[in-house]
Amino acid sequence: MLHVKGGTIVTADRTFKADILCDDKGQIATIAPDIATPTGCDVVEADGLLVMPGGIDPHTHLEMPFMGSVASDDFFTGTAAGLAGGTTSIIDFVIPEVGGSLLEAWKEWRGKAEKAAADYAFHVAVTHWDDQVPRDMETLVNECGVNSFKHFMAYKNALMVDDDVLLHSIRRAGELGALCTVHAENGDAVAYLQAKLLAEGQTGPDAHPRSRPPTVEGEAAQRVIALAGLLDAPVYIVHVSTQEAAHAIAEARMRGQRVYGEVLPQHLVFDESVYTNPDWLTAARFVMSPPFRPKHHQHALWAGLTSGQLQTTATDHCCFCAGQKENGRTNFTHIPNGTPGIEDRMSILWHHGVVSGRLSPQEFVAITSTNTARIFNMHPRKGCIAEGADADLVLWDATGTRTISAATHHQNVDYNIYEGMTVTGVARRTISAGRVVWDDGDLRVTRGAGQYIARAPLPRGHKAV
Ligand code: DUC
Ligand code: ZN
Ligand code: ZN
Ligand code: ZN
Repeated sequence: MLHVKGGTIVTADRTFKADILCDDKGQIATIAPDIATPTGCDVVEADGLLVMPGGIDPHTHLEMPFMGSVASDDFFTGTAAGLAGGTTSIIDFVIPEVGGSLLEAWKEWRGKAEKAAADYAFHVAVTHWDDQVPRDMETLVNECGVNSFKHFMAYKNALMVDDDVLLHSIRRAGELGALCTVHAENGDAVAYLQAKLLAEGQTGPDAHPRSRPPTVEGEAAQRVIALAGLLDAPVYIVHVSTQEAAHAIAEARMRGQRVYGEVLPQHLVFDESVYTNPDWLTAARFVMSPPFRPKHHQHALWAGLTSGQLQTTATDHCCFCAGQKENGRTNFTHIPNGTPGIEDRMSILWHHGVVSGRLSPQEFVAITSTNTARIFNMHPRKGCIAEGADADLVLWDATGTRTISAATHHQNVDYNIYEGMTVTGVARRTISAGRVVWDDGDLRVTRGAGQYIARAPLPRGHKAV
């Protein structure tokens, strides 16, 4: 048993002083003021700290095979790094081979994730359509605890799906009570622009954002919203990075569509100038898709988060070390796309969101945890501080500071995009399933301690947030 003593609890709904007793099953047993510590129970002092639901990162790519590389953070190192930053659950992506079985791929990813230190769930990518795919989707939803599928509208000749696949998949997911998530970029337009830039001799990282301008994302977002609208099905757009996509989501919601949007902290912090760094590797390290944008797009993303038109934050955590980024030294289209960040999401959002006055602490909880739990039907087990919920908590030092560096981070990657930034807002202790796994610099994770989070289908008309 664990007694969390003397903290101020902050949930998405309210802020109050109380103690928490966690039981040996890893759940919250009691929430009450001034609990007397039962005999034999460990005590965690939370005086002066905020006690919040552990973060949920709904978008990670741990040990993902991608663009000729495999992402360097695996399910153990990546989830451990998350715990060090206050994130206690992730939703990662099962990526079946094009033409391959969704179900077999899900089994393969379950195997990889057995070493996870924190709880995890999976979105399963639909990368083609044939007679087997809708049957696999049914099995995944009804027997495997999967209630969300992923679609790439980009990555032509690889993971990309066309509108026909999207329509079939959105319809099938809707029948089954599952939510379609979408990487919204027009892959034909990207491929066309990449070829044009290369033909002009533009081979460096600065060509990357020019091959995927904001219109490419805006068009795809509008298109998938229209397709989902035709089928009266919900849709969740991952890593919204542009004003165009943010506005498309807001307008669809105003029309009554169930559309959700996710924001990455890196898009709130960095702009396209990162690609003009004269050092090739420094610029290549920021190559991810969608790319960093002209500064004014950040205003639309913040406005989306504060208005509630954009609901969640994630990292798209996808790590490639220098040797892997080097694959694209003479051709920017071969630089493995991805940036790390699972460890820093909470601090970056506290610093730039709460300390700056854009968000209240309760809104911070909503966008880092509760909204994701609601949208993907993990609430109230996750994203919540309530009796019977999982004892996944972060003890947050609202005024403490830390300086981010690859020299001290726990991510298995040789750089940190936030290198040298000092942020206010630090995860002092993280509790996962009732155990202290991060104690102010001391990471006490266990390989394989993470549990698979089976998620039930979404009830018809589920409007989460
Ligand atoms: N974008 C990235 O940058 N990496 C992984 C996949 C993606 O869509
Ligand atoms: Zn993506
Ligand atoms: Zn991604
Ligand atoms: Zn709740």
